[in-house]
Amino acid sequence: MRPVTSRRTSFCRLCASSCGVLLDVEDGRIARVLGDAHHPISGGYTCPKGRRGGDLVHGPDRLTTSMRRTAAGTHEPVPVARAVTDIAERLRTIVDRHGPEAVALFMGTQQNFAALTPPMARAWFRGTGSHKLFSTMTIDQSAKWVVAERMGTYLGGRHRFEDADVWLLAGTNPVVSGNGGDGDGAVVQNPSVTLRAARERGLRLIVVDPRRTETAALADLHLAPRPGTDAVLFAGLLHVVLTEHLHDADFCRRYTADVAGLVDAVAAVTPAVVQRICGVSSDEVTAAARMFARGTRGMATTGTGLCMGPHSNLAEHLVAALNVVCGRYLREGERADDRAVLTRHVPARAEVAPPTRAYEHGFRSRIGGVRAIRGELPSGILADEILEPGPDRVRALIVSGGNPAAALPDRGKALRAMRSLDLLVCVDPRMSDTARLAHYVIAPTTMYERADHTAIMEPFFPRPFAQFTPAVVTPPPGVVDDWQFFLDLAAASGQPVKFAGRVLDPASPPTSEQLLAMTAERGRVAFPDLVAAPHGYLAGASGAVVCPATEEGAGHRLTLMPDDVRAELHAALTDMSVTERYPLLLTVRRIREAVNSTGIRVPGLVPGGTNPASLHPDDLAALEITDGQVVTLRSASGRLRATARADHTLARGTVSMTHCFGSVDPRGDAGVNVNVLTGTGDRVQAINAMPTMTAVPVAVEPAASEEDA
Ligand SMILES: Nc1nc2c(c(=O)[nH]1)N[C@H]1C(S)=C(S)[C@@H](COP(=O)(O)OP(=O)(O)OC[C@H]3O[C@@H](n4cnc5c(=O)[nH]c(N)nc54)[C@H](O)[C@@H]3O)O[C@H]1N2
Ligand SMILES: Nc1nc2c(c(=O)[nH]1)N[C@H]1C(S)=C(S)[C@@H](COP(=O)(O)OP(=O)(O)OC[C@H]3O[C@@H](n4cnc5c(=O)[nH]c(N)nc54)[C@H](O)[C@@H]3O)O[C@H]1N2
Ligand code: SF4
Ligand SMILES: [Mo]
Repeated sequence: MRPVTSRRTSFCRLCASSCGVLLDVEDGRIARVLGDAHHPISGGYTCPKGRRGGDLVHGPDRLTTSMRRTAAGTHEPVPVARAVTDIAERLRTIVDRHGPEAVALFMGTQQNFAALTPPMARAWFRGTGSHKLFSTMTIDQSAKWVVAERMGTYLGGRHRFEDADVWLLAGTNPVVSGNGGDGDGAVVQNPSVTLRAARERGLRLIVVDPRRTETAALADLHLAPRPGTDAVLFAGLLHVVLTEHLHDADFCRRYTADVAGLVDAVAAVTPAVVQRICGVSSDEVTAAARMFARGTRGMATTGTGLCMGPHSNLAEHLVAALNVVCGRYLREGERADDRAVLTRHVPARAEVAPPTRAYEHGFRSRIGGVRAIRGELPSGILADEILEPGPDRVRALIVSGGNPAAALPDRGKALRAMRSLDLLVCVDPRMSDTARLAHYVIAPTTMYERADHTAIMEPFFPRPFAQFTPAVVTPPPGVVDDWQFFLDLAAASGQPVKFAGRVLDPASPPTSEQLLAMTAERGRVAFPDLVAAPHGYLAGASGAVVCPATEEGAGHRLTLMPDDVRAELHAALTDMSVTERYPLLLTVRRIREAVNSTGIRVPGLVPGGTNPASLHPDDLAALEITDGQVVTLRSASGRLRATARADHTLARGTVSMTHCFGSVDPRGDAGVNVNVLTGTGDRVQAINAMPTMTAVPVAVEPAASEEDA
C-alpha cells in the first residue's frame, strides 16, 4: 500500500536563513523537504543539509530517550523525569559544598534556532545565582562586542544592503554560510541569487579572503591577504581613504571624538606596508579603498575569518572605523531600518551610545583575571575554569544545543575538562562528542517536532518578516522540548522561573504556543494573524524614521583610536608569526552540508565523508605531496592526520580545513577535529580571551607511519 502523503508548510531551523519549506509527511515521518516557492523571503531556496532535514529528525542515531552514564562508562536509557530529579539532586550537592559559582551553562549554536530555548535556559540559569555563563559567541564573533564597548555605537542604524552601491565582505563566505553581515540582513537568505541580483542593479562587491571562495568568485575585487593580517589591511584602507580625503567629514565631525588620532595611527600604514605584511599589492589596496569610499551607500561586514585571527579585536575595530569615517549610517529623517515584527520596536536615533567599557566592571574570573563581557565569561577560558583548582572552580556544566568538546580550541584540554566534571549534562538529539562524555544526555524534540517562530532571527531577514510553525510531526514519546527541560529542572531545584515578565507555575506549565505568544506580545503582529499565515507574515515597512538626537545624546561621540587599540596596531605591524618550523597558516571554512557538527554524520551528505586538508597545488608540489595523500599537520599545540587535497582557490601558504569534525568514539569515522591544532595559551585577545583559531602556524608533511594517527 502506498503511504498517505500530506504536505505541510514550515521553516528550517538549522541556520539563521530560516528557509521556508514544504514537508511531505508519510506515516508520521518526513519523507521529503522541498523549498517553499511561496515563501516571501527564501523564495524556494534550500541547501543540501536543509533538504536532508528528515534524516536529522529520524536518522538512526537520533536519540529517542534521555540517557545516563553507567559505572562502566556506557549510556543507558533513563526516563527524562528521573533524569531531571537526579540532576537537580546532584546540582544541590555541588552547590551545598562549593557554592553556586561551581555551576555553569554553555549555550551552543543550535540553541538559538528554537525561540523558547535561550530565554528558558537563561531563566533557569539566573535562578542558580552563578556567573559562569558561556556561549559560542566568545569563540566566534565577540570581537564585535569589544568594538561596541571601546568605540561606542551609532544608534541611527546602518546602511542597508538593498539600496547599497558598494559592499565589502571580509573573512566571510555567505554563499556557503549565510553569514555575511551582523544582523544587517545583507546576504543571509538565498545568498548567491541575492548577491547576483545586487550586482545586476550595480552594486560593487569587494571580498577579502585568502581563499577564492564561492562569494569571492562573484566579486568585482577580491583581495587575498595572508591569513591573520586583516588588521593591517584595514589600517591601510583607512590610510588611503583619509589621506585622499574620501571620508565623510560631516559625519566624522558630528559623531566622532578623535579622527585626528586615527589619521595619526594609520599614517605609517601605507599601501606599500600593507603589500609587505599582507601580501596584497599596493595597487589593489588603493583600488579597494577608492571603490569602497566612492560608493555612496554600503558597509564593510565581516565573519569568522576576521574574528578568529590573532589580531581579531583590532581588525574588527578598524573595519568599524572604516564604516564610520565613510559615514555608512542612516541620518535623521531617513527611513529607519526597522525589522522588528515579533520583538519590541526600538526607535532609531541619530546619536551615539558612547563607549562604556562595561566589561571592566564585569564578574572577574580567577582564570587570568578575565572578566565577563555582556554577562558572559569567554569560552576561551571554559576548560581552565573546569580544570584549574580554586574555590569557585566549575564542577557542573549544562550544555544546551552545543558541542563544546568539538568546538572549543585546544581539543585535548577541552576533552580533559569535560571528563573531569562532577556533572556534565548535555541536551542534544544525538550522541555528540560532548554527549558521549556526559553523565546525562537529555533527548529534546528536533526542529519539525516543535512549534516555533522566528523572533530571534528577525534581524537577519532583509524585510520585516515573521513566521510561525506548529509541530509538524509527533515526537518520539521519550523526548521533551528543550524549554521544558529547563523549566522542569528549575522546578525540581526549587527555583522560581521568570519568563517574559511573569513567574511561571511549573505545576501547570504553559504550552509551547502560549510561551511563543508571550515572547511575541510586544511585537506588531497579533499572534493569531501570525499563526494564520502559513508562508510567513510580511509586515510591510513600519513607517519609522530615524529620530533626532536627544539633548543628552547629542553630546556623545564615538572613540576611534583609544590607547589600547593603538598599542594593538603597533603589535600587529610587528607580528612575526610565520616561522621556519611552522611555515603555513591554517584557516577554517564552512561547508554547505553541515552546520558545525550537525550533519557531519548524515550518511552520504558530506562528499567524501571526512575533513580533508586543502592546499594550493603549487604548495603540494613544493612539499612533494600528491592530491589524496595522507599527511601530518603539526602546530605548536598538536598534530593530526588528514588527507591532502589540491585546491586552486587557496592563496599559497594557506591550509584550509573544516571545524567540528571528528569523534571521541574510536569506531566513529568522522574525520579529524581541527582544534587539535589550536590552543588557548598563545596569542589570545585581551578583554574577550578570544583564542587564535585562524591563521594558526602549521607544518604539513607526508604522514610517516601509522604511529602519527
Ligand atoms: N553551511 C554552513 N553554514 C553555517 C555554518 C556551518 O557550519 N555550515 N556555521 C554557522 C556559524 S556557527 C557561523 S559563526 C557562521 C560563520 O560564517 P562565516 O564567517 O561566513 O564562515 P565561513 O564560511 O567559514 O567563512 C569564513 C571565511 O574566512 C576566511 N578566512 C579564514 N581566515 C581568514 C583571515 O585571516 N582573513 C580573512 N580575511 N579571511 C579569512 C575563510 O577562507 C572563509 O572563507 O556560519 C554559520 N552558517
Ligand atoms: N577551529 C575552529 N573551531 C571552531 C570554529 C572554527 O571556525 N574553527 N567555529 C566556532 C564557532 S563559530 C562555533 S559557533 C562553534 C560551534 O560550537 P557549538 O555550537 O558548540 O557546536 P555545534 O556543532 O553547532 O553544536 C550543536 C549541537 O546541537 C545539537 N542539536 C541539533 N539540534 C538540536 C536541538 O533542536 N536541540 C538541542 N538541544 N540540540 C540540538 C547538535 O546535535 C550538536 O551537537 O565552533 C567553534 N569552533
Ligand atoms: S540549513 Fe539550509 S535550508 Fe535550512 S535554513 Fe539554513 S540555508 Fe535554509
Ligand atoms: Mo558560529
